[in-house]
Amino acid sequence: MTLSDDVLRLKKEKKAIILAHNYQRPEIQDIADYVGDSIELSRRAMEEKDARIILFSAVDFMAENAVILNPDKKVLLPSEGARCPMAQMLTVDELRRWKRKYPKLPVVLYVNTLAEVKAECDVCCTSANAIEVIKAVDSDALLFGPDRNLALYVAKHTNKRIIPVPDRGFCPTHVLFQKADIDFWRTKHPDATVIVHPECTPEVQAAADYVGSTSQMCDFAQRSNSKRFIVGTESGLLHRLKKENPNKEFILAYDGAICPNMKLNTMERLYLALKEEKYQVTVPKLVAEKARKALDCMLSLV
Ligand code: CIZ
Ligand code: SF4
Repeated sequence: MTLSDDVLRLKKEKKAIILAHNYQRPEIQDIADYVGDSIELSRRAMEEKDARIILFSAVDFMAENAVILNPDKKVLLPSEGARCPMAQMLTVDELRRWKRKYPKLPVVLYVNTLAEVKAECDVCCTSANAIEVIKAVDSDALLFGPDRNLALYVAKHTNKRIIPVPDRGFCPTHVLFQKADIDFWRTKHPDATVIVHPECTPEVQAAADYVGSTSQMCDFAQRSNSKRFIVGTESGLLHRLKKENPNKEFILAYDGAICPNMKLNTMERLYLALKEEKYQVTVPKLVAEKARKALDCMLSLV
């Protein structure tokens, strides 16, 4: 019996489902019930009526989203304190300060925010639907956080004035990609197609052929006639891209693009989390209700 067999046995015994984000280690993606982006995963969990436990192999805000959308299930995070540093960059106090400065403007928040902060916004968005959500918001100007690069990307694709809150929120992993990396790979493989995430810098986005969320990059790679791709997102997505497209080649544009927080989750920790039913993620009821409104609003707009 391997450790992954033990995890699968416990999963059955405990009526659990295992959700793995696109950035998880390959061996975890391979045993998960679903692999996807954060909102896809939380919505999948909503369809699993018989599941008692959701083991969410990802970081804090994603598990919180799962709690908000699945209030009757026990949501476990395999690693205690697996935090997304970008989500930590926008606190409730900071958001309230911005709201006081611009009291008339609607607030749109990326799902990469903690539940208590989501509870303070009008509507959420993901990197996959940010443009669509913001076009649908009935205002020419709005506050948007916490990712400045995503804010600039959306501003470019809409005619709206987007005020990033905080000033300089960012993903420490995606900002590691540099335009020089894209230039290097383009010279080496002129036939390759460059696909990057909107959390990358505007310079890297401008140098790419396609900008999209993790799920959009997977769809794009499948549809494209290209045989070789240079990829600008967290390393974990390469496993899924290669698995879904065995005849295509995928090269990570910068091989240090590894999110240490996502990689906190290991098979050993999945095993212990299921065995001991830890680390349970909870969201206070009132906060969950308010955050749910912002998530439902997003789902109704797109
Ligand atoms: O929402 C997600 O899952 C994130 C953070 C990445 C993406 O683009 O899918
Ligand atoms: Fe947060 Fe970036 Fe890691 Fe995603 S890759 S969890 S946005 S730090």
